[in-house]
Amino acid sequence: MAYVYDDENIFAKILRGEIPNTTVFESQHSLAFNDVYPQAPHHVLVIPKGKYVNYDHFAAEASDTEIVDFTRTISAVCDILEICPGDEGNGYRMISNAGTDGVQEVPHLHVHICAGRELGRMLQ
Ligand code: DGP
Repeated sequence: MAYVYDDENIFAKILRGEIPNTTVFESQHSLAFNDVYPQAPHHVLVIPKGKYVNYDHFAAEASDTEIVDFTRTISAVCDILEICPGDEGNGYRMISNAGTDGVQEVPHLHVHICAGRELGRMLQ
């Protein structure tokens, strides 16, 4: 599979510092920032710094180091927001849209982390 990455997508511009963002957490290979159109009291986007279009691309071509970093960044965001189910929080939802049917708007891999209210059933 040949993945074509668009260097002019909005998240590429955020990573280059051309568009401001509200950073929640940054690691060596990943960045987490608030979604500009929040769908919940907490709505954070986690992206790898590498040029990956979607999760398939990331899983196929990212290094183990990048994959571990991305996974731990998601976990770090949940810790920071205190949304881990259990003693500190009430839980969260993670979503990653891909392609046309997934209605992916920005063609740079991102995971949405939404929390802070009861989110309702997504799949019936
Ligand atoms: P998706 O449909 O999964 O590709 O969602 C893209 C998300 O990106 C959407 O929830 C809105 C968010 N977004 C779009 N432009 C910007 C921006 O310039 N800054 C930030 N922080 N978020 C953005």
